[in-house]
Amino acid sequence: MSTRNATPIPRLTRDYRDDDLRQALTDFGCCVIDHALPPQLMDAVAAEMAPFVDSTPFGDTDFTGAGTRRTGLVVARSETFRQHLARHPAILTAGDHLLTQSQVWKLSFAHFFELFGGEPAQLLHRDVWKYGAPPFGFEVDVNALWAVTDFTETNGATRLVPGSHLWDDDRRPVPGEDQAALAEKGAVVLYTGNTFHGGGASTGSDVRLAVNVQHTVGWLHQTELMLLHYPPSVAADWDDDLLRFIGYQKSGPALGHWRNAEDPFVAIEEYRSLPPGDTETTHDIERPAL
Ligand SMILES: O=C(O)CCC(=O)C(=O)O
Ligand SMILES: [Fe+2]
Repeated sequence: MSTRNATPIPRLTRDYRDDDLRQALTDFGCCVIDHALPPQLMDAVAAEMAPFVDSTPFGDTDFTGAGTRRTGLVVARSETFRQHLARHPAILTAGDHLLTQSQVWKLSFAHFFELFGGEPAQLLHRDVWKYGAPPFGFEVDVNALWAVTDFTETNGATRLVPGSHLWDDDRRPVPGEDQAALAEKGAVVLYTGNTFHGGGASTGSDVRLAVNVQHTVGWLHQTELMLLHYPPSVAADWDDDLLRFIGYQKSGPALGHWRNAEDPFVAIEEYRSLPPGDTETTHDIERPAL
């Protein structure tokens, strides 16, 4: 099997220029932003998720990993995620730059990942494979992995194949083309849906923590059923921009509408206007006779 030297992963610092971020994603499909957020905020995310992780099952396929737990409902469970990660400026710049084949783009998935010692490397893959669709010819996803602990050579740092977002559909990485996205706690690893990547092998004993976030054009199914996870009774107090970002907005004149072609944000407004204490009727507002 042939081997190639890996193209370096572009690295940006906290005070990156938006043009450099856009260029890195255009040219290489990925980058690492060091010190994107203070490490204390990563500790806060880990603390907010800690009460929930023990009841999360380990993965049951090679892909999801017998040594990996992926805990959901991050948007509700982590106020720090809502305040600092979800709409981080780098995410907004990346999505606006890449997901242009749609009137809107949305948060699609946010899970808290624990990768335990001994977990083998994950298959290098493109996240767009989840759609089971032929290649779109443009990017429909842009994804992020927040380093909640350092990502090291021994704890399973994500492997990336810079430039692979431009490859033909039948090309696969050969040994040497992937490299570790080493990152300190507080960094964010960005990669497009067409960029080959995968969790690295964990050969040590420390646990690698991450928040994995996916963002998707408005006309594709979100990976998570966001509006079931975060109905108005859960989410009505959240920031309006965040609510639209998780899906309380149409993706065109009719796509993703509620009731009579209304924008789903109306469900939030109606919930907010309920009399104090009247929270039982959340989903019964103008409920049609069945
Ligand atoms: O955990 C990682 O480093 C990557 C995980 C991933 O790419 C996936 O599950 O799709
Ligand atoms: Fe992936």
